[in-house]
Amino acid sequence: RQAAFRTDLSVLLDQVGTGKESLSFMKRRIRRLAQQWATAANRLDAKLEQRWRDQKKILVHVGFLTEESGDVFSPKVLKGGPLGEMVQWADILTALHVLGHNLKISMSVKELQGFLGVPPGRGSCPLTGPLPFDLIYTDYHGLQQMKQHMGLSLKKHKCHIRVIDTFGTEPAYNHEEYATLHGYRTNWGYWNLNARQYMTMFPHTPDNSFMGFVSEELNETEKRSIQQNKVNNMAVVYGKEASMWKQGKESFLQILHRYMEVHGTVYYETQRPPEVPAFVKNHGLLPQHELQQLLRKAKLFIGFGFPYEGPAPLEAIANGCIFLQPKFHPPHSSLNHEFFRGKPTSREVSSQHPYAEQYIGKPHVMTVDYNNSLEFDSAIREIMRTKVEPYLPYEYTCEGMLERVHAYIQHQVKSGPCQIIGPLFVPLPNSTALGWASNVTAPPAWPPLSSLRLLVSQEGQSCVEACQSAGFICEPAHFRFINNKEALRGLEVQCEVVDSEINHILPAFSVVRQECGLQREPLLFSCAGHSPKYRRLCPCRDFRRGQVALCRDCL
Ligand code: U2F
Repeated sequence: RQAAFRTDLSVLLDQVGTGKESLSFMKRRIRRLAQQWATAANRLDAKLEQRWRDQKKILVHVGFLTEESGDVFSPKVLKGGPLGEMVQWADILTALHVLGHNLKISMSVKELQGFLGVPPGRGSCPLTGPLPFDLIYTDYHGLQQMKQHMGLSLKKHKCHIRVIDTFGTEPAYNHEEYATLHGYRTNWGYWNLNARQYMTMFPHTPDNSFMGFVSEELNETEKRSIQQNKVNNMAVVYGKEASMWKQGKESFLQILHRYMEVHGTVYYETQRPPEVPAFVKNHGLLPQHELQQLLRKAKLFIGFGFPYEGPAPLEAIANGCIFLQPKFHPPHSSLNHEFFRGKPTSREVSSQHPYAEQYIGKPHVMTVDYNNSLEFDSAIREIMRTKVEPYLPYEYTCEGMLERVHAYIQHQVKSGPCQIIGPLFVPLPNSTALGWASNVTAPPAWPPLSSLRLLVSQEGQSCVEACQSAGFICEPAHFRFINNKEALRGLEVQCEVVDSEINHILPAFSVVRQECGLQREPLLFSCAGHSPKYRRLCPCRDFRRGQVALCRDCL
């Protein structure tokens, strides 16, 4: 069946259910952004020019909100707890509904069993028939629950699963045996999925797919009125929980207060939290739309280092604020920081919000060393002098999210992550070092092969960095085309031996030893891998400005 865009969200709102603060938060958000989604649906509909879109049967099982996983989030919705995940799930549900798919939503193990058609009870009765869904979106908690209740059949149906995973999962952590043998074992990873089945909140781990969420969009009249009503000396602090304000924040808050009126939206029960200095005007935790109003007046939105990688800075920038945030020296990661410890990634987080730092940057974002009071002071003064317009990257608009999710559903499913990996060895006739891909006849791929640019990293450099520094992005789907002797030959690499091994830095070669290695385990193709002794073969691709998930010919 053909999927038809939907602009009426009432069926979706009924499906989300009631009885928990998290669900009420998500429904308020869906209602508030309904008009924005409808406009975006009409625009994308026109852009796709009647193109056929399959209607998919989709199950969304929100594991972290089930009672069975302990649901620690719901009780904290009105108390300053994390909301980013709920923002994202609300937007994923809306995007799938608006794109016209046949959607079922489950927020408990019982509902999950009902939708999958497995009898209630634990594990003993795996799903025997075909899977009644084309796609299942869930999270790590949900995955665990499916394993318990689908038993062995989970393995069979694995390729239909997508895991919403905020901070990302790198291939070395995802491959069970490899992770166990080489010290990458964590509480979360080891599911042996194709790494592109993990979908992140920001486009920070190209081994995974970028799902994202949306932010408020402004029309021209609103933009003008915001610019007229900006209060040049008004700052809002990023941190809705008192604990985010403690320890060592006084000195730079004092500097800030020298120049600006400081506002906060910190949750409190009866008394002002002692962590929040008296000069701060605290509004208490605000409903999302009231926070937006506050951000429309403010000139500066200032981060204290936590929470990492949340939605709020994008909302602030979209409302015409400048976002000031701390640079991390050294970068935070699972190797050196409690928050990231045990997360299935060794990604280095260079500031509170690396996406804001790297993809948006000046004049909307300033990333400075907060330990250097001179640098901090001059940043504040620069911010007060700088005029900025509200800005929202296309990938965080409703149209951008619909476009991306549409592309994933139509293209990743057709070739399906189970097959995305494809044959290990794809012969490439007439390959020359660069630009060679255009002459190649190969099986249909998505992203299309025309987007491939083969590069070689420096020693110690990952393919994430190598591609980035050449203005491209690493594309794990293209590894299969460059994991071969032809590619090495095309690059004129001197190899005394070419081995095929299981190691997440391969394909790569050592210049000194003239040793070349190809990858034997497709699940370990990794953009993130790096080693001081090896230069890596990197499958880069082009990307659209403001929609990094898609290449020029990807739609
Ligand atoms: C992130 O979670 P957080 O919820 O802490 O992320 P924030 O950026 O603070 O904001 C989430 C939403 O909270 C809203 C705001 C954002 O959309 O509009 N909000 C509000 O409604 N009222 C207020 O007074 C203040 C904010 C991240 F998203 C998670 O994935 C991480 O687990 C977490 C920890 O790093 O950080």
